[in-house]
Amino acid sequence: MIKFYYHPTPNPAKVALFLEETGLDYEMVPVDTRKGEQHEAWYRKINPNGKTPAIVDTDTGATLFDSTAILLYLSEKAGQFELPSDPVQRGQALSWLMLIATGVGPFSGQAVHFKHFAPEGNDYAVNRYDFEAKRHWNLIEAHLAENKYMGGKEYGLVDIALWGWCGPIPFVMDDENAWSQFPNIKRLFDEINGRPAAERANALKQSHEFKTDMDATAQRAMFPHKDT
Ligand SMILES: N[C@@H](CCC(=O)N[C@@H](CS)C(=O)NCC(=O)O)C(=O)O
Repeated sequence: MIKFYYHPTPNPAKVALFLEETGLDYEMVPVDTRKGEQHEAWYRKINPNGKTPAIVDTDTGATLFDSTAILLYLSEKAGQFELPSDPVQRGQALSWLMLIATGVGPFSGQAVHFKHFAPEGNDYAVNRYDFEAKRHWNLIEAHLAENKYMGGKEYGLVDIALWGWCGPIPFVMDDENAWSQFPNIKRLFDEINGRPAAERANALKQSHEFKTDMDATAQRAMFPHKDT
């Protein structure tokens, strides 16, 4: 059984979708990052990085953090959504998977931080992260203009990884019409949202009352650099 340490945010969402797609037996354990639970000693033993998601596989004892590592581990465990065995196709799928892990996610996250949560007067940072977030999403858009799915001809692990970050696109861009710039990403996002597994993954958000206020407690938990 998989203990799945979850918060309703983009990186855990990828793992939620994967678990729902495959039917692996799992139990969701809420980690309320706006209350600071990611910094508690019990959780740091599971994820020394103090972020969500993480998993514990009670069948094997594996304790894993980082959504991409978790997806790769679980795809092998489930024997589903595994990357192609052909080295060329596998390498190409990994290129996109890593671009999502190291580019799309982090730059989108920082764009959200500087546009919506940082104090005023950070024009340089806002401009840089806005530019880089858009640049990464444009790479994805161009790839999906030529390919139905991120990893090739079939829905797979790279699409699942991307899905977690698609929902926040208008918030990342700070533009409610942002989808008009990304018609091919929207096509894939809508298709995945139509899958029963995505509906169940989305429903997980309501299965626990997570803190929603970005008050002083949440800011201390999420932005600890402010206290240094
Ligand atoms: N590279 C990590 C990033 C994890 C991450 O940044 N998680 C966010 C949610 S999307 C989080 O837990 N934030 C809480 C915090 O920064 O304190 C992954 O892909 O799992």
